[in-house]
Amino acid sequence: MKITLSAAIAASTLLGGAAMAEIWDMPMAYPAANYHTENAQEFADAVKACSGGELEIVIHAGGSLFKGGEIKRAVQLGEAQIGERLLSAHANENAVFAYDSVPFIATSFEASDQLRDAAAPTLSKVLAEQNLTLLYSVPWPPQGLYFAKPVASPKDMEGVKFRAYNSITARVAELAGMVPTQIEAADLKQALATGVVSSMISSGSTGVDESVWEDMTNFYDVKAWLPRNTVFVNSDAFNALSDEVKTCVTEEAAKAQTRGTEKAEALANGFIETLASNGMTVGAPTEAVATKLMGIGEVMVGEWLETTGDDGKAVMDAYKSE
Ligand code: PCA
Repeated sequence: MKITLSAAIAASTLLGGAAMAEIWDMPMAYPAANYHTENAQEFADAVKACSGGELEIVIHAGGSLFKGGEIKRAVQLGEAQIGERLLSAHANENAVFAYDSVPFIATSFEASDQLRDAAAPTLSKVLAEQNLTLLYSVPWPPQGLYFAKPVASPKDMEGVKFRAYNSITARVAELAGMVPTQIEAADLKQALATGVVSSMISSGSTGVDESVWEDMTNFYDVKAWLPRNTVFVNSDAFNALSDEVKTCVTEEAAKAQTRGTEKAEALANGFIETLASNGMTVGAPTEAVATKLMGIGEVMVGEWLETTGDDGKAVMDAYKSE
């Protein structure tokens, strides 16, 4: 178990009852300069201000405190008090966590917000069962396909080594005849450079963060879905706060959700322009590839509804009624 300095200070505050600030560690998986991380830093600054200095949140970017795959468990166990995670990567625990990654269900920022609201009650319930309190989530820009060669027909995808970030992306690859390996964004650059993978589905944001034009040539703007980074807090840590500080945290979380969503939308086109200005060929998929992907999407919607049962149905019914 990792005991961090700030966690130790927080513990000594509890024991000694000294008038010290409560300090929460916030592990995050993506780079410090990514808009998700910058937005969380603004959230942390705002919480410090509205709690009158009673609660300080210390951001640990880039998987530096816990790697992406470890963050959720660390917060559940209280090894960190708050964290941000691509929740869809935990669909193996509960398929509801992948609600934001079901292909072609919500493909615009507006639809993504509606799906988030539709899913919120179910997601909060599932997280609460794991001792986690949902605070906010922010979308990534729409997901497109990256390759190290032009892909004009479905055949061109067969056998290609594909970087997945959750079970959904792995399944897309599998159904397209590609060979998926799950790799965190923090390890992506090395996996591309060493030829472990040569394709992926992701946003322009991650493509730019990892300068993927050094290893890949083509970006197809498929707009398959907008996955989310979700911020949650250990429920014991949250419940131990005074009512005033709880309100400060939830109000700032709501603001962070709006602010982060606006940032994502404002930045989205610029990311794709940056891919192009660094030499990548950027455009829509060919009709043949788009048709193949639509077919894959239909299969996967059925699979997701079957695996999630009543919870998935509740999310989709609420989404359709919006
Ligand atoms: N970037 C993250 C998840 C989705 C995205 O656009 C990643 O590739 O890890």
